[in-house]
Parts: sequence; structure tokens; C-alpha cells
Amino acid sequence: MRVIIARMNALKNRPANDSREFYARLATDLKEWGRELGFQQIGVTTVDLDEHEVRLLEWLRAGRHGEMAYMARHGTRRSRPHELMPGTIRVISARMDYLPADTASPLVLLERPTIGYVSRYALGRDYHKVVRARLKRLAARIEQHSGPFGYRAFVDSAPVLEKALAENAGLGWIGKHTNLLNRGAGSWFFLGEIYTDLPLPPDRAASNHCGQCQACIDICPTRAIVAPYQLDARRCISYLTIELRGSIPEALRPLIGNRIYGCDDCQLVCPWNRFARSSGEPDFAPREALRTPQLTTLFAWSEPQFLEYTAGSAIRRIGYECWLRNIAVALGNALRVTEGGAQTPIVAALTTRLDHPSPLVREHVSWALAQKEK
Ligand code: B12
Ligand code: SF4
Ligand code: SF4
Repeated sequence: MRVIIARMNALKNRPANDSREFYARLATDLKEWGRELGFQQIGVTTVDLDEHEVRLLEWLRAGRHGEMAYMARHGTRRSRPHELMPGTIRVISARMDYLPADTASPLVLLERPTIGYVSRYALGRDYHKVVRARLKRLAARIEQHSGPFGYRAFVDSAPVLEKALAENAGLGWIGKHTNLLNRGAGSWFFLGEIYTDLPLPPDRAASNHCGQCQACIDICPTRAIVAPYQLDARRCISYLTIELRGSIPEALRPLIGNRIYGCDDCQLVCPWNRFARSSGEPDFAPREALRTPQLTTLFAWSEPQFLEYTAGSAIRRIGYECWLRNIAVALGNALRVTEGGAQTPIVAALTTRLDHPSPLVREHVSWALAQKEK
């Protein structure tokens, strides 16, 4: 009953002719509500993604999505919001910072071969859950104010071209590393959006400030950024350790180093990340077991332990087998750069998994042990 009264009151707020001023005011208000809900920035855009659609189709045609079949499955629905949700005329795009404040320096961790490096976005709770719940609260707030409206909230949960929409909504530009970045906030943030039928005034698209820089292209360990703004996902460590379910190509394994879940290198070197702020979200606080984990400790986790320590985390999605696969590669890489006694615990840990029931794990363990001789 209370909901119905709230809606009726809200409808009373709404002018009969749905005037331009009403939506301009709503657009200003919803940005403020977004900040109150923990988003750092909100923008509004239309559904026009023509240029990005061309790039998406080229990328798919070149097979750069690898085994991510879901990227190709939905035809033009990914680049045409109104085909995914009929009636959509605007997209409210939102970003939420995730960089945890109290972690060891990523660059230092990447230099320590016996420590497992987990990309910064995955140290805390699964962002899909956190961001989507907030977007729903934002939509409820809009509804409370303006009355019922058509909407759907997404966080990488449907075929949506999130970075392109965010760029058009003024949240930042797609950099040469293909992440969205912002002059005042760097790139350590997640994106989410609300598709809607409200005729909100669109914001101005962000301009590009990469200039002559190409630090991200030069640093990429696997040369996955094949040209500015073009990523061959099949070479990206994020894809190899998170998306790929099978065997990691042998030629790429030595280049993965100690990165066991995702990769941050192209963002770590980006000069605009000097302006990034750390997140105050308790949900993104790093889990103790993942802060500076010894590879041998992680490799000793049983499957129930893996499920317990990664409950509610994005890491759980890859499953135990791929978790062991990734750590085996990192242990093999540690063997390549250590000597004598330092190798003993690594060899011992790998040996315990030589007869693992999974052929995938066994194959990566054998490869890893063979690195001792390299
Ligand atoms: C598939 C995917 C991946 C794939 C492929 C990445 C990619 N670049 O496409 C893999 C597994 C490799 C990946 C990795 C990561 N991902 Co990811 N991923 C996605 C996903 C699901 C789709 C991205 C997509 O649409 N790709 C399609 C291709 C065509 O897009 P694109 O390469 O960016 O190309 C665009 C431009 O570069 C340009 N373009 C392309 N070619 C050309 C050529 C020229 C000449 C020009 C000028 C332009 C141009 O147009 C294209 C279309 O806009 C989104 C969520 C979503 N639904 O959008 C998250 C998302 C992009 N990922 C995210 C994150 C956090 C990551 C990682 C940082 C995770 C990590 N630490 O390991 C890495 C970053 C790797 C990197 N350098 O991009 C965030 C990014 C947030 C941000 N600030 O940008 C997103 C938005 C998820 C989210 N909701 O927050 N990801
Ligand atoms: S995430 Fe790592 S592997 Fe992927 S493009 Fe960036 S630096 Fe290269
Ligand atoms: S490292 Fe340089 S080229 Fe790459 S995204 Fe950042 S500013 Fe652009």
C-alpha cells in the first residue's frame, strides 16, 4: 500500500506534458542520488553506437574473442540497446571505483615470483552483485520520484557494449589499452548501466587524451594490444587465466609470470592512474587469503577450501580445475627464475598434483616441473 501511495505522489510530481525541464531536473537529481549510492559518476547517453558496432563486428570477424562465444552470440543486440530491450531510448551509465586502499604495491608483488598476483578488481566481493544491487536502488529512487518507468539494470550481465556507452555518456574515453579511463579518476572502476524509456537529456561524450603515449602497448607481457585500441583477447592474460577453459598455449605460459587471475599491467603503467582514488567500499576490501598469497599455499587448497575462500568472489567462476591450472603455470615460471633450495618447496607442491584426476591439471603440472631444467 505504501508503495502505491509513493507512486501516486510521484506521479503528482510529474508534469502533465512531461516537459523538458522535468527531465533536465531529473537528470541532475539522479546523478546526485547515484553519488549517494556509492557511484563516482553517472552520465546519460542515447542508443546510437554505429561506429562501435563496426569495430565490434571487425573484432569478431578476426576471431579476436577466442572462445568467448557469448560475445558473438547476440548479433546486433549488443550494439543496439533498443533491440535488447524494446522501447529503450536512453542509457544511464555509471562507474564505481574498486582499487583497494590497503594492499601491497602491485609492482612489488609482480616482482616476487613465489607470490600469486590476483588482479586488483577481484580481491574483494564479486562486483556484479555489488554494482547491480546499487543500480536497482537507483532505479527505485527514480521510480519513487517520477513514477513507474521502463528500465533494466546491467553489469556485464547481458550483451551490452558497456565501454562505448560510458564513453558516449561522458564517463571517460576508451584508451589504447581498450579500458575506459577518465582524466580525473584513471581506469580502476567498474561500469554498469540502466536502459530506460525516459527521455533524459544526453550528456556530452568524453574526448580522448591518450595523445602520443603508448605505455600500455609497450608493457603488455604478451603483446595482446596488437594496435592502438585493438586487443587480441586470445593473447591477453586476463582471457587466458579467466575466460579460457582449456589448455593455455605453451608459448604464452612463460609470459604470464605470477599472474594467477587476470592482469593489470596495462593499467598500472597508465599515467592517468596517478589520479585514481582508492575505493571506500567495504565489499571491495581484499580478502586476507589473497593479499600476498604464497603460490604453494594456494596450490595446496582442496576443492572445498577453494569454494570456501572464494565464496561471493568473481574467482569462483573459473572453478577449481582452472584455478590449479593457473597456479601450476605460475609455479613453473617461479622455477625458471629460482635456484637450488628455493626450488625445493615448489617442486614438492607440484609433485603432489602429478596424479590429479584432471588431465588439464596434470598437463600443466608436467609443463611446470619441466621448467626447472630450462
Ligand atoms: C569481453 C571482455 C573482456 C575480454 C576482452 C577485452 C576487450 N577489450 O574487449 C577480456 C577477457 C580480455 C577482458 C579483460 C579485462 N577486462 Co573485461 N570485459 C569484457 C566485456 C564482457 C565485453 C567487452 C567488449 O565489448 N569487447 C568488444 C571489443 C570489440 O571491444 P574493445 O576491444 O574495447 O574495442 C572497442 C574500442 O577499442 C574500439 N576499437 C576497436 N578496434 C578499433 C580500431 C581502431 C582503429 C579504433 C580507433 C578503435 C577501435 O571500438 C570497440 C567497440 O567499442 C566487458 C563488459 C561489457 N559487457 O561490456 C568487460 C569489461 C570491459 N572488462 C573490464 C575489466 C575490469 C577487465 C580487466 C581490467 C580485468 C583484469 N584486470 O584482468 C581486463 C582488461 C584487459 C584490457 N586491456 O582490456 C571492465 C572495464 C572497466 C573499464 N574501466 O573499462 C568491463 C567494462 C566490465 C565492467 N562491467 O566493469 N575483458
Ligand atoms: S591485461 Fe595484461 S595481457 Fe591483457 S592487454 Fe593488459 S597488459 Fe596485456
Ligand atoms: S597508457 Fe597511455 S596510451 Fe595507454 S591508455 Fe593510458 S594514456 Fe592511453
